[in-house]
Amino acid sequence: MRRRLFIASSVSALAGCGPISAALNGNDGVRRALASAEALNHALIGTHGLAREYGERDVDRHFRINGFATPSDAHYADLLASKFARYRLIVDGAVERPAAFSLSRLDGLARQTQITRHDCVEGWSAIGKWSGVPLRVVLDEVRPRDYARYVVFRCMDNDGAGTLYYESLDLHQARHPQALLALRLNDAPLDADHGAPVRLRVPTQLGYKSAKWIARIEVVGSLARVGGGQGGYWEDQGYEWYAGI
Ligand SMILES: Nc1nc2c(c(=O)[nH]1)N[C@H]1C(S)=C(S)[C@@H](COP(=O)(O)O)O[C@H]1N2
Ligand SMILES: [Mo]
Repeated sequence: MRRRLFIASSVSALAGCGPISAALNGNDGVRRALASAEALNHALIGTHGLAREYGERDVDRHFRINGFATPSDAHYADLLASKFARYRLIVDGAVERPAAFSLSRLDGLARQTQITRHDCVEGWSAIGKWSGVPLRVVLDEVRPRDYARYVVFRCMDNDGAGTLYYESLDLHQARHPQALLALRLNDAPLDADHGAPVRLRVPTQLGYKSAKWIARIEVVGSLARVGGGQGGYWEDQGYEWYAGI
């Protein structure tokens, strides 16, 4: 455990949500230490635990905005102008029944509310009241095939150089009872800066897993050919994939 804490603090010293430091890129020893710490974390902690849920009075009314800039391209502007009436969440890949969900259809599937804390790897946290549809309910609608292993979230924003943000969970994490496709924050429809119209909330994992501005959810058998192969935009830069907290 002590080793894990030591490694965790050395990671945060090296990296934030900003560009990863050259030290991490250039240091194979650090990379190997991170990889073994990750496997250990996953094995020790697993994904059975529940994140703490808070009360209404714990909610931070100002929820910090972080990450890449809100999309400003014509497609996103058009979606925003229609109040997302023209938005469809594509869910496809290794599934029996691929689907394109309108917001109202998503909203009608099931509704869950959680007051949980978001923990960013940069060292700040905020408690929000999130509501939306549990991810497992959406997965049940599309029915992952036998060889399905991971759920990839394709986002509408990019890093400024054109690489789109993406994230992934394995099917077990994706079916966690608190893994939520959030449509609302603090009793209001999700605003553009916090990831409208649909973002992920996984309170058992670090903030960068909670993908904003989701356009498509793709179920896959392997992450090898997705992005840089490490399961997420920041993972491709050396961040831990599991990122449990
Ligand atoms: N699409 C997308 N999702 C993202 C990010 C991003 O840059 N793009 N940043 C992540 C990080 S590092 C954090 S801390 C949270 C920030 O969410 P917030 O802006 O609602 O606080 O979003 C996560 N999800
Ligand atoms: Mo973050």
